Amino acid sequence: MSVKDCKHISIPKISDPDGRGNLSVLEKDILPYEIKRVYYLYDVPSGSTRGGHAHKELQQFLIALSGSFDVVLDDGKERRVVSLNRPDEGLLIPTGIWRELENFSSGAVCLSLVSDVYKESDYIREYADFKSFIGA
Ligand code: T46
Repeated sequence: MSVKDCKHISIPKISDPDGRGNLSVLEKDILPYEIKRVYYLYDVPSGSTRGGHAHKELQQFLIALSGSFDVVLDDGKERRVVSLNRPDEGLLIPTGIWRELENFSSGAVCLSLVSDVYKESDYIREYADFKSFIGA
């Protein structure tokens, strides 16, 4: 997979005609996989970084439910930085992409909808191992 396969996907937004705010909804066909797990990152201190790994099989979709953060994507050949800062758009990260999340704003919440249950064996946590994995 390449960083070019990491895609922004718009999430339908229903603005309330009576000024009661917005509602966004993800139905099952919006993602190319069945969601098997949901987790979220919050209270991330300023200057902290999350991620710093790749997944062998897992696919995921990240949404900045509140605030903003940057996702650094790396396919071993190319790096790309994507900023997420709105709750009606997310970033689809396919399998085999190294990712780091940084520049969390105060109050940022990162929602992650993923294609499998938690398996530590799916993680590649050393960059050198990632390079071997994609070179293999
Ligand atoms: C990713 C980024 C965006 C669990 O027990 N269950 C879980 O579902 C998850 C995601 C984590 N954990 C445990 C494993 C570690 O002991 O929680 C601890 C922190 O996990 P990690 O260091 O992997 O957290 P992040 O924020 O660096 O990475 C997480 C996801 O693991 C990862 O898939 O892409 O968020």
